[in-house]
Amino acid sequence: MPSSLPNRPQHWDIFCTVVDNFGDIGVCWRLARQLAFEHGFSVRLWVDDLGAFARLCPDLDPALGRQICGDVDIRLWPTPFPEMDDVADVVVEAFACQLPESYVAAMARRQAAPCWINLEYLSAEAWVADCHGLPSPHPQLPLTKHFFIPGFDEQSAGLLREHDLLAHHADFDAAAWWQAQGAAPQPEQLGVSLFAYENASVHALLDAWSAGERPVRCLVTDSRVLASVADALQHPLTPGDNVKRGMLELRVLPFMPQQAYDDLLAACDINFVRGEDSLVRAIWAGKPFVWHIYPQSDAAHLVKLDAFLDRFCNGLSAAADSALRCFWHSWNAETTSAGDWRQFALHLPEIAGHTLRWRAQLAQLTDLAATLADFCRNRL
Ligand code: TRH
Repeated sequence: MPSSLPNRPQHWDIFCTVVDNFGDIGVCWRLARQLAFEHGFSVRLWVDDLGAFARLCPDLDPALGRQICGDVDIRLWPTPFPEMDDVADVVVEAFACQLPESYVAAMARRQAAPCWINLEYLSAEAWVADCHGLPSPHPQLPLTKHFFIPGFDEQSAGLLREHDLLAHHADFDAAAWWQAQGAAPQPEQLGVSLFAYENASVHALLDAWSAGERPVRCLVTDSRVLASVADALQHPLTPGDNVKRGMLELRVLPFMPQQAYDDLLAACDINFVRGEDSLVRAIWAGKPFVWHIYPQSDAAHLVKLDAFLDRFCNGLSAAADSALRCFWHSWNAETTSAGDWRQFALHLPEIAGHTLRWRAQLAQLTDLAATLADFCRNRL
């Protein structure tokens, strides 16, 4: 629903540092587009690495310090940061990135303090309900930052979901998509997209697929997991390659623009995803998925993984629950065996129905951009 202040559009500044991988900019870019396009806000997105951003959004010219893309004013986040007198109404620091000191000082000088949001990482853990929305007053300046935590229930910020996303998926013609890839769908084919971190389990999985009874078409985009695939196949791989092993056909695709990646997820029967943003997109694609969670040194990610599994598996039969948990755990521990895959594959019809029901349930929640817009409107 479009929303704006009565007399002028709200101005938003979103700050994003690209620490590692694509998730941070992936989330910020979706959020910025949605706030601009669906809510009519005027959005500036400050990013410290336009090269990484351009891989998701090839329309972007990484050489330009300033450009408009998808209704968003995209700025290179320079160091040092220039003095600014046009601080936005809403300031979002994504994933606890450190705002420029001069900008924070300018926020404090503003006649009406801006609404300051710390957009946190997604989590299914119970503590989110206690921390989402909490204020954190600045120790010296008359400013208050609020924690905003994406999650899976009304006690969280919800999930990013464009208003037409599910309609787009409902209208999606998977057969035409495969034809356009020059790969006419075969009867019984299992279409798999593979996006993960480096993972030693790729070896066993590809072996299981090539030796299986059902033809598997695996699409891997050019990303970190490709090194593991190349190791497993003992074959250097680059985008455009097509390898056949028994019942497995593996195609290497270039890293895709973000919206094209969504279509890949919609076209496949199982999606292997990683990190945060592709997980959410796999949920909305409504197909069975397998999550390679971003590993943390203190193994905190395993608690996060189980919190997600507890929510997601609720309602599955005991056998499907156990097969799914076992496969996900082994994938994350890099210990997957052919047997883990066979058990998981056996329960795919049940898991597929369950995934659709879970998606329908989550789609009842207000989406993250709308939650954020409401939260800030009430504080301006
Ligand atoms: O890239 P990631 O591993 O990002 C991670 C996580 O977000 C993690 O939480 C964070 O702490 C860490 O980075 C620093 O996975 P994620 O979040 O799925 O982001 C990938 C983005 O790339 C997502 O927006 C989808 C997009 N993508 C494409 O646009 N094209 C592609 O071909 C592929 C495979 C992905």
